[in-house]
Amino acid sequence: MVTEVSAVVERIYGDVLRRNPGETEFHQAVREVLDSLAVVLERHREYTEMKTIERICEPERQVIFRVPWQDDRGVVWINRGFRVEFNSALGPYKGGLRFHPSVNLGIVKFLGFEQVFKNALTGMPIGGGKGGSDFDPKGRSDAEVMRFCQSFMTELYRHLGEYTDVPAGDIGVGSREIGFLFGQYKRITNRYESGVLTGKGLGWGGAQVRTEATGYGAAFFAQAMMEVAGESFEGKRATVSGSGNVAVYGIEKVHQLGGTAVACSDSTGYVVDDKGIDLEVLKQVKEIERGRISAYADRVPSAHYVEGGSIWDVPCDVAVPSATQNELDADAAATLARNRCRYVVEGANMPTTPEAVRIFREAGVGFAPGKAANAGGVATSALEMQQNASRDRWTFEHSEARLEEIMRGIHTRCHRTAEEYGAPGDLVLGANVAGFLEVADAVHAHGLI
Ligand code: NDP
Ligand code: 2IT
Repeated sequence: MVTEVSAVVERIYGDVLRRNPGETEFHQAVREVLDSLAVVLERHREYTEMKTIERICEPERQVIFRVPWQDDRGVVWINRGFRVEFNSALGPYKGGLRFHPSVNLGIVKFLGFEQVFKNALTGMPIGGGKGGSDFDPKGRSDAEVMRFCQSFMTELYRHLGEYTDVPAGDIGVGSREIGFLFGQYKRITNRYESGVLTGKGLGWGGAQVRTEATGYGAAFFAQAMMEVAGESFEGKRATVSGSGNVAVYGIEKVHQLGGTAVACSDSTGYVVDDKGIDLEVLKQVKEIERGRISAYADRVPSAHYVEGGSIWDVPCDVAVPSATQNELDADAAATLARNRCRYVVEGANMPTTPEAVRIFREAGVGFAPGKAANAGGVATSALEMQQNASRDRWTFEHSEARLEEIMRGIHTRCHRTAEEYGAPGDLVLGANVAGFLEVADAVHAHGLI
């Protein structure tokens, strides 16, 4: 039985490789999930017979389109837009848009695939999807970003709808971009359809805590992990990579929970501030000025800046990779383990390489996969959809309480599923199995589609 099941898993993976050539991040994300599913196939023969995993590995629809726009000097640029509508078994496709020069189909597919399981874990009625463009917003004026967003939405709008597909932000897409995208959607469709995008401004349909939700949620998840070991954030040092939306609010909640975040980064380098990152300065530099992280060290005497290098060289008790995929490799993992890091909590999507995850497992470092730990963002997006649908507005306190409850629920679910499937403490297996079972049951109920 066991060999039979592993043969099925290897056949499925071989097919994914063959049918999606060159999409290395997608392969990596599928491999990680498949490695957790043998235990499920042993108990559920129907998933093999009905090719349930194969169906979940194949996006329902993939859209690729041209995005032409003009910069402030009148120069014409052509970018590529993507939306991968991965799975709608649990609800409308839901997931962010990423604007970054590295974006390609394989990256959007890995993100969409992860999103399917993540959204299932939230317990909210949302399917999984992801999109974006290889557009680079860095150094672009507001007017250029607006023209790009308008052109992007001029094609994308026909694929969206509050009951069809509901994008939000991701790398390079925040409330400014969501505003431009929403404006263009409204203009083309002549509909004030609040629930078609999440991450909107608070004055026009946005939800309290959505901005903070991913970072806050990751910190709540870390707290739940610590409680299992009878610990808390009190007295712990954290390093948080990145200095974007997830990192900033991860740092904020680490501080509120009694920990000290001592380092953060961007793609050019990192800063260390043993007194604890000063949130006011960080927000001024990154959110208001859209500057480089080095400017933080220019303004804060207790901080120093390291150009290039690895933030994971900074000793810490808790590491929260919150920048991008595969940013924490085997060398970094070995350094963190040697420096007695106790918890690694993924704020980003798939920031830890498979080799690094293996090193953490062997060293007994508590590890939380992004599809569980960073689900607070999309969960709060679902709360935004709920408020839009009922034309209601909740308070910050109520919304944050819901977020904490959801994150604790996800942790409990991953923890219990890992025990139930013979891998106590393995939150990777717990998240993959719990997410898969939820999606697979719905896929089955809908017949062969
Ligand atoms: P932002 O654009 O706000 O910030 C991204 C940060 O990561 C920046 O500091 C950026 O540095 C750094 N970064 C991005 N790409 C690279 C790269 N290739 N190499 C080095 N550093 C890089 O994005 P978010 O904070 O929203 O997203 C961060 C991560 O969290 C992503 O993996 C995203 O998928 C994930 N995530 C986001 C959610 C959300 O709600 N926003 C929800 C769940 C997960 P620089 O400015 O120099 O490029
Ligand atoms: O990776 C993610 O979960 C996000 N970028 C947020 C998606 C959302 O729809 O809020």
